[in-house]
Amino acid sequence: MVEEEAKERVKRALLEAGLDHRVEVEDALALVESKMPLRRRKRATNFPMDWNTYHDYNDIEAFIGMMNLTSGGYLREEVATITGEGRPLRVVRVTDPTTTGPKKKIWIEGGIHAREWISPAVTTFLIHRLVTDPSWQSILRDTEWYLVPVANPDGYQFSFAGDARSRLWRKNRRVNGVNGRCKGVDLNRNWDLKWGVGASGNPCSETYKGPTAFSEKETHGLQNLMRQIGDIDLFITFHSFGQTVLYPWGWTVKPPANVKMLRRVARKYTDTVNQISNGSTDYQIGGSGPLYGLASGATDDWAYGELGVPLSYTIELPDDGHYGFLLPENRISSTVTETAAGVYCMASFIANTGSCASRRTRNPSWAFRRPSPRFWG
Ligand code: 0X9
Ligand code: ZN
Repeated sequence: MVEEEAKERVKRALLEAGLDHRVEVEDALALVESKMPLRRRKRATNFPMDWNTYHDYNDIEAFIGMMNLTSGGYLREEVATITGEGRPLRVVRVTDPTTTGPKKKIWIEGGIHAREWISPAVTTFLIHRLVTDPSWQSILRDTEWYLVPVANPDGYQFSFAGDARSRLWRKNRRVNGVNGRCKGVDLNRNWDLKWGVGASGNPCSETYKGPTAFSEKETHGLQNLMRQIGDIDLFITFHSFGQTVLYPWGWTVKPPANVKMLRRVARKYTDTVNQISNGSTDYQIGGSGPLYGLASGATDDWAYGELGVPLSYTIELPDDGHYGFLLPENRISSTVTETAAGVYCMASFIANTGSCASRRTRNPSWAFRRPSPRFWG
């Protein structure tokens, strides 16, 4: 996006650099405004959540509270940190408390980028499925889920301020420098793995990496919790948009050691989504670096390279760019449903349960051996 005042300057710079260009959206703010709900619809029930509208952080907190009360011990709440603006960054753990023994650990992160509203819609939907749907509860005997509905509560809440500019906010709301002219750190450039590659040192940039790795309360608090829970088997962070399943690395175009397995499990997701959506949601699979360009400091690379999580993904949710971050509310329901089915398939594959995708390999331990992070680095 280019501001009106800079339009001619940017055109000239492009021309001088010999770059062709094409305007896709003449007036981005007008487009955002046209997509914003004029007033919040009244809810038909007291239940704070549905998947037909987008919900702010207050609704999401109320939803977690209600799920907690009604979950019969399946859900437990943790607070990873208190954000700069004083919001608790909530993490929920869901498992079947009546079964003990080894369980596969799955960590799901949502809402690290404020404007990607479909991401918290997916994470809250997953929580709801896990806690209330009997067909999901069987998988909880063999798996333990950690879900972060909104990893960037301040940024997310800011994007609900109601004006078009805040709607497209990406970073958190850190006050940078003394006057804080440009706010925010890109939390997905702040994790401590090859910090700084393909990220900006300029606080005004959308991809500002922060003053140091883990400078932000959100990333610092989350990494603490992730370290505490022990070996995570599957990590997914939901972003939008693009319909891609990305695996490490983001900091280099070199493929990771277990690329075959990463692609194989990604296929479980994409095949399922394709099937559920009757072919209308098509995903691409690839490495972050090769597909999206070099960018370090993202959660996926840190989980893979530092924690040694063998299956680590960024899933860029729909759409393919037509609406972009402004995915219409009437697309929420189908998107969360197909995404949840895809995640279920990955989970049942790694836990070797359920009918979605049984592991054909008789002794699959080779596939999930956890090499030391040093080996991958
Ligand atoms: O650039 C990002 O942070 C992600 N894309 S987004 O458009 N949602 O901002 C992709 C991150 C991919 N992973 C790594 N680069 N490690
Ligand atoms: Zn994102």
